[in-house]
Amino acid sequence: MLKVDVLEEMTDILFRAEKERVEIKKLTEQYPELTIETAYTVQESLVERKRREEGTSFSGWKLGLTSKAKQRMMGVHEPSYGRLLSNMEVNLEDPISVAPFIHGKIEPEIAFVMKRDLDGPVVTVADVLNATEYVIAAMEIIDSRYENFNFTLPDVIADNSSSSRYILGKVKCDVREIDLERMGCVFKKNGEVCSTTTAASVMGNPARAVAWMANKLLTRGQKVRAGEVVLSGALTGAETFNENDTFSIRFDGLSGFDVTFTK
Ligand code: OOG
Ligand code: MG
Repeated sequence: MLKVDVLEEMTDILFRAEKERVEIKKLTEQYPELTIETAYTVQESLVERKRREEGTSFSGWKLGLTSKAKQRMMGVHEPSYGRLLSNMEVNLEDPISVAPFIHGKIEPEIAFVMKRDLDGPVVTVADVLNATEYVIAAMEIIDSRYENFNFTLPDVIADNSSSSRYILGKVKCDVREIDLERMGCVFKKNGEVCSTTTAASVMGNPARAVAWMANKLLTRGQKVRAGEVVLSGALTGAETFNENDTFSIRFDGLSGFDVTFTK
């Protein structure tokens, strides 16, 4: 259990770091009581504060560190999850400015949009597939609030798993019409391939990542609900960006899209 004043303090540090765009020291260096479980409590408190003060609403979930590529990149070997808010969504037609980020990175994702709640007692991969309205190509912009994008698992969880923005494609796809293991993905920066992979890079099947999170949420008395978006985690390492950089993702059978950064 976290003391209320310690919870408020950590929430405030993370909230202000994002708002003021300043990097902070790892919270675990200062707060030994920050564990995986208490970090999720900080995340809830942080997201609630953002929802209140930014006048936005809860829109879904994101998984983090679900691929070996990402785990190796960050030196963290377990997945995490975070919460998405409506004001984190960027429409494909809108310009994406580089200005609001501390040291943002962009990565390819597969998003699930749910038509049913993911209820317990245990959520399986089949349950996730049955509860999915459609899947859609996505990109996520992550932006750790920690110095040098460096953290431990409790740190990143408290920081809402580095959530910053997300972009959904246009072509909705029935989950039964694609192969969630072998579906290929090509991620390019300025026309050059950064990485190629398949959907299986996300825990063998991205629906498994969603099931993993759904089960974690149930242990905290929470759940994924109908209508919510779930980003299943980057398939490859994240890329840094600057003004005028263009990124594209293409998935086999799932289409894709391009984004370009502006000043
Ligand atoms: C944590 C969030 C990772 C993903 O898709 O793996 C993430 C981080 O690397 O900062 O969003
Ligand atoms: Mg991600």
